[in-house]
Amino acid sequence: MHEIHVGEDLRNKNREIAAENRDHLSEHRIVTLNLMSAPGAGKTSLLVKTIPLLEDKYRIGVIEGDLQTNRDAERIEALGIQVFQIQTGGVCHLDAAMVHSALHALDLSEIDILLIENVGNLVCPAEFELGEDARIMLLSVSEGDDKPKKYPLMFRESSVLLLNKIDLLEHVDFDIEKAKREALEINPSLEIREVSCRTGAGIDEWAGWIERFYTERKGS
Ligand SMILES: Nc1nc2c(ncn2[C@@H]2O[C@H](COP(=O)(O)OP(=O)(O)OP(=O)(O)O)[C@@H](O)[C@H]2O)c(=O)[nH]1
Ligand SMILES: [Mg+2]
Repeated sequence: MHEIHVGEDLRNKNREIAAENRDHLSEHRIVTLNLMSAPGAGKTSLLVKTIPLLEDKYRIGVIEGDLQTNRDAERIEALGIQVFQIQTGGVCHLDAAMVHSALHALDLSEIDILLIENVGNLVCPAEFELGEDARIMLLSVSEGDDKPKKYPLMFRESSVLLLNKIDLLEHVDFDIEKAKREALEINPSLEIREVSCRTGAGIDEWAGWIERFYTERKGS
């Protein structure tokens, strides 16, 4: 008897479209990062802080995933960057087909680095690859240090974990060493960095990581 599980079928189809996106992006020599986190961890703030450090050297494009509004896309547009807004209309994550449409709307010949802000959600985005080169996760210290063990999938699927809002550490009960240890138990190759989009701490180093990643993938 053949059985098909709807979720599995969806994810297989998504994987096929993600592979097409990856080929398409690679033909254009674009390096793509998929930013994921719970709502409000600081994805848009991170883009706003990071893009000015990269734009002298690289042409940046952004895809903004949002449930309902254009607010984040407007924050990025104010930087004078090519941005495409995907409103998912309530769907809790971006999928490869949505990104495929965005790739047709953007001028890919004018982009070196594509930054995708996924919908704020700690679970669903990790289940859908988009054709990205790496997944970057943000966890803000106001969310609690128990999140790696409670929501392991996103930690497992990411290459980099940015611990954001470290300016708030003295005000919250967040054991940063415990969070790092438990995240590494889930994913030993996770690169963990501390940042603050408020004070700018760690942001230069993070932009440096993107530059090195770009060079590794595409040459200088
Ligand atoms: N204190 C402090 N606040 C921050 C920091 N980074 C972001 N914020 C604030 O956190 C709130 C949410 O930031 P956003 O950048 O909108 O977060 P987001 O992840 O893009 O949110 P969604 O798109 O809704 O998922 C805003 O009020 C930011 O000003 C930080 O490092 N420190
Ligand atoms: Mg945002």
